[in-house]
Amino acid sequence: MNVRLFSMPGSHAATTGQLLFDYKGINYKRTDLLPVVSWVVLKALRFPDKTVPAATIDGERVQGTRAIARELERRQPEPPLFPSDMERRRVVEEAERFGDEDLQQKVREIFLWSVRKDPSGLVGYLEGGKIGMPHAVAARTAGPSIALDARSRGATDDNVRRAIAAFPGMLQRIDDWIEEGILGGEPPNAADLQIAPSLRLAMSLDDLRPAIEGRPAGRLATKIVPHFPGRTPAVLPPEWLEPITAPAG
Ligand SMILES: N[C@@H](CCC(=O)N[C@@H](CS)C(=O)NCC(=O)O)C(=O)O
Repeated sequence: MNVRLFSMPGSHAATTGQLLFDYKGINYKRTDLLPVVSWVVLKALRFPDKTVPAATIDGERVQGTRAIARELERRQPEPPLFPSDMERRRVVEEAERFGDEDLQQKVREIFLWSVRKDPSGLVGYLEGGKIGMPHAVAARTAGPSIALDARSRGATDDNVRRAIAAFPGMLQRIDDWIEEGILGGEPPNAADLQIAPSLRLAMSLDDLRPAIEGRPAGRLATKIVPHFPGRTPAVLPPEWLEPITAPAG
């Protein structure tokens, strides 16, 4: 298979893309894009959307984590990303959908808001990225594109507060799926590979890590993604964090 994978340093969705190819044992050439530049490049390459991961597989364009998972499963069924039992598959697909549509976006909003507020840790997220310029320069000049990205992806105060309020419920849902054996099995499935990178990006935020690392969701994330680069100091207003810091009850 001839594969070019368009990725982005520090991106949870792009990490899922890489995990999917790695899991299938399919080699790929990777092109790392920075936010906003990615819009122009992907449009020029005639991808339908402006997000990573995006891939050309033997000349065919495939974009989005869930579309890539299905295309890889179709082209190379082993090892499988989905259970063969239909009822189990339905639940794994629901967990994968939740990871893509709910968790991934909420983590994105909190992450973009946080790095906009304090970009001091930004350079760490570029680790391993081949972006055609020194990482320190890219991080120092990232302000305008982070601001544009944050605006375009809805990282507003209201959305971030709502995302934090939703966090305990999302973590509980993931812990429950682990308890039920839907997530965290061996080998991992498409939902594990979808959810773990979002949790790891969330754990790179000092504000969120304490709420995640000691529970099954955090252990699953670290097992699947042992190293996720980048760290952002605590920046969120304490009152916004109450849903995850206040004792339950
Ligand atoms: N939910 C989609 C969306 C992926 C997505 O939004 N990717 C982000 C990186 S995490 C992106 O391309 N951002 C570029 C931008 O919007 O500037 C997926 O899982 O593929």
